[in-house]
Amino acid sequence: MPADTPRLTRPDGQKPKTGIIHLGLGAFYRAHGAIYIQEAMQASGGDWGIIGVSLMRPDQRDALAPQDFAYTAVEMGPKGETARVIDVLNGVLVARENPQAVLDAMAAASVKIVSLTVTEKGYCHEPSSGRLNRNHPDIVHDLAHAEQPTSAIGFLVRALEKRKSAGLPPFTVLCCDNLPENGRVVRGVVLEFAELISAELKDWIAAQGAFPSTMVDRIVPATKPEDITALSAKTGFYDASPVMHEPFRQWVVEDTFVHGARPDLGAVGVQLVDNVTPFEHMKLRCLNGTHSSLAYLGYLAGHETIADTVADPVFATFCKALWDQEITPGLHAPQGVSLADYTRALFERYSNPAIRHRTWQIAMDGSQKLPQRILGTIAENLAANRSIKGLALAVAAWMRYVGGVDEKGEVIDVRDPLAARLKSLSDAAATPREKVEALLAVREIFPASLAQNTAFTSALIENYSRLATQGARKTIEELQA
Ligand code: CS2
Repeated sequence: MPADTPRLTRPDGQKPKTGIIHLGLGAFYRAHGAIYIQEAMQASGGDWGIIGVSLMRPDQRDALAPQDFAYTAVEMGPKGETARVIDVLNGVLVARENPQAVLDAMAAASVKIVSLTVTEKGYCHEPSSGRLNRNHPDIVHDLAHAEQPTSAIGFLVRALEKRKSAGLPPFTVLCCDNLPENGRVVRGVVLEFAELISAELKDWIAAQGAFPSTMVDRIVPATKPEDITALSAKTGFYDASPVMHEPFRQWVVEDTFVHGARPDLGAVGVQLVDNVTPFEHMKLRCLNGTHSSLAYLGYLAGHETIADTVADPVFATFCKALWDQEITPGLHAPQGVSLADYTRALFERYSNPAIRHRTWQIAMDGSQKLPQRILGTIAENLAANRSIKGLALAVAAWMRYVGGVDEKGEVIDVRDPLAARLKSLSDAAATPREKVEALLAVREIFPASLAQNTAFTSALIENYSRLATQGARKTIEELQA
């Protein structure tokens, strides 16, 4: 920290009472859910202060504690930025250091909601089926160690167990990750895990618990060191952990909270609905589907960010064609929403030059993301005789990417829970056909019905070969010709 710059502090020193525990305190939640909650309390009151939990690393706690857990949210518009201080966090716990403190916090009577952004892989489920992966090392560990969970699922179930023994109602589990029907997925894995402990616990959670599904949206790139320096030069305060976000935000939530206990989300623009599925499909397939496609292809072509990628006309045309020809034709738009307007606005968001969202960041954890972002659309298009050509190219680009070498022959830092396995499958195969077939055999990602579809398989082999011989940009150009 620069010696002469004072540290950011909590503006009025007051902390709201804690009503929410949030597992997975990354930049996304601090730039999205936390801001909505702060605004909801400003609008209508309520005891909805938040204790954040980092499951593994102490970095967030260490950065935020000296500023009493206040931080700056910087809205980056195409024409300039505005900063404001968010002071809805009451503290940050680090689960690895003190799991008991996390369980105690979750079991407190004042806590009504436990929300989560633990990323797709944090649910220890099989992405292709949605079922709990009982062989996951964290799940095996958490079943054997009641007082020291490591996984989000372990924490949820053990804390619910404590509440049951104390005669308290369960908390609402509010999943804010990019999974389809995210509430239903979490409910499924929580109940599977609970049943392995006791049928009675499972029945209690099933009968009394609530797992509303949600759709969350705001583009929040990881904060870079230069963002921190620029912000302190601007505000005159040093904030070790600001968040940088786009102006757009959306939160659609099913209104099924335990005893109806929640902040006044409706007062601050959250859409409270009976069924979030049409919103989730639209967002996961239109936004995240093209985000991942642009991330793999853009990275291979040497583009650093999404804004750089869509500034390249070949990629811009490709992205729009994905929406118009492959993604939106099979979608049921939520009532009152025009998919053409939605994708037009999305393109503007991608083009925002102030948001430096790295293709490498979005490319992470593809094994956990492809099913809901891309493969579902491909399976439906095949069944309905619609085109899959652009999406098949995106999957082939992912296959190239996990092979670990870019178009200049340089090593790619592939971050994925299956990275080692994917690389060794790719390395052991010689030809494009063998590589594609080896990767298609990973059942956690590709369901058998899709992996055995010959139209899909041959499109992948063809695209993979082209990517390998002529690179991503030229392959896209030819696809469009
Ligand atoms: C991105 C998302 O990193 C990624 O995989 O696609 O984080 C995306 O920015 C958000 O879902 C936008 O709401």
